[in-house]
Amino acid sequence: MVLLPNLLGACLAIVATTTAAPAGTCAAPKPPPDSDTPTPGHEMTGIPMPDDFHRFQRIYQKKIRASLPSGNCTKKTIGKRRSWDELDDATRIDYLRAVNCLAAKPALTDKSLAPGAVNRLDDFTYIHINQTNIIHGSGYLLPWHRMFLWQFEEAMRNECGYKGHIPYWDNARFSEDPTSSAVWSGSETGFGSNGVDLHLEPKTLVFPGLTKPFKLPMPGGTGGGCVPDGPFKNLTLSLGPVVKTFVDKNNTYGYESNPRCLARNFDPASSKGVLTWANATTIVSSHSIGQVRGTIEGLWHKNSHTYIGGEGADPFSTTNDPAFYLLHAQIDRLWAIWQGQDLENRQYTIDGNRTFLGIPLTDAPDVPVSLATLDDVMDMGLGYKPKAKEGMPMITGNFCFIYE
Ligand SMILES: [Cu+2]
Repeated sequence: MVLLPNLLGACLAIVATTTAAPAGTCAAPKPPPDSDTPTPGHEMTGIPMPDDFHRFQRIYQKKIRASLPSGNCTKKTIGKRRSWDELDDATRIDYLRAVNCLAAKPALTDKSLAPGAVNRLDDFTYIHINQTNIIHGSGYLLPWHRMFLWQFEEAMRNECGYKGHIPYWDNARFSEDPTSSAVWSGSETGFGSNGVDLHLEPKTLVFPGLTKPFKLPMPGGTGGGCVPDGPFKNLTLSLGPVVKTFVDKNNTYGYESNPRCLARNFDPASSKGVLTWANATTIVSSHSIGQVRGTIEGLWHKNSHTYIGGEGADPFSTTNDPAFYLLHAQIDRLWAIWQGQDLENRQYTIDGNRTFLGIPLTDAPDVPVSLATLDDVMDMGLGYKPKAKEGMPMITGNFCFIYE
């Protein structure tokens, strides 16, 4: 039997507080409860958000709040997804604890599908590997990953007692010096730092499962070895890697057990001058779903993954790096802000093929190229198969969240 996720569980509340002006100063009018006043935590560092991006974000936030209540989603219950860099330490530590908690719980995936799946994190990695050639370079990219983030959040809450929401890696703030983000802290409040430097050479990796080989260049990077610090330094990975310099006939999709450490390989050139506020603004100001999907995926998504490198840069088993979920929350946030400029016309739109760049899969080589539709069924793992359109809203169905 498949346990369907608890819908109400998605709507746990964190109530924002507003700060009164000190006595004797000319008090600004108290912001209304639906303003984007930050909840207490760390002060934002890095490159400040420029006015033009801020304008897009405010329009999105206003439109979402104006649409509440929506079913069980209300101004009180809406989940606030915030930047990791501004979360308070207790929330950070609790998030990281919940990830390690999932790593300590046994996998639910059928052993015949993924003999190497050991823990609950591997369940997520298994289905991401299994669906990679369908959910990237295709119309499903955005709705599939939105649903995936929500499932992960639900697992953290329902199985590991996490009380918060998925934070995002606000990488535009740190494009010129990514390691200054608190995400990459090696303390108990970060995801750990770069892997030990192995002085790797650039290489070219190949996707399995496609009838036309797709090659992925990988920079040499500045690390490549095990992450030496932080809460995941003792994490043992099992599934993957999948992309190699050759298609591995013996373990094509990395479903067999392959115990190893979490490796990272930061590539500053994928971030500097690339993951900038200017490019983020270009994405949210796109005029069509085709344009936004193309720039999100080809520019932001690809370079964010390549920046992290190591496990995080394998398009299939990338979920092995727990930072994946923060990276994808940022992708989801950019899409959400774009949707929020015109909810009526942009919430439910799809564009793109049904497979990676429209290339036929090796297990269905004769299926002709076709376009994704809103009613196509997505495979989220463990028997959960929603339609693509179910992965698109932010405050209806399973969802109740806003990016702050
Ligand atoms: Cu993905």
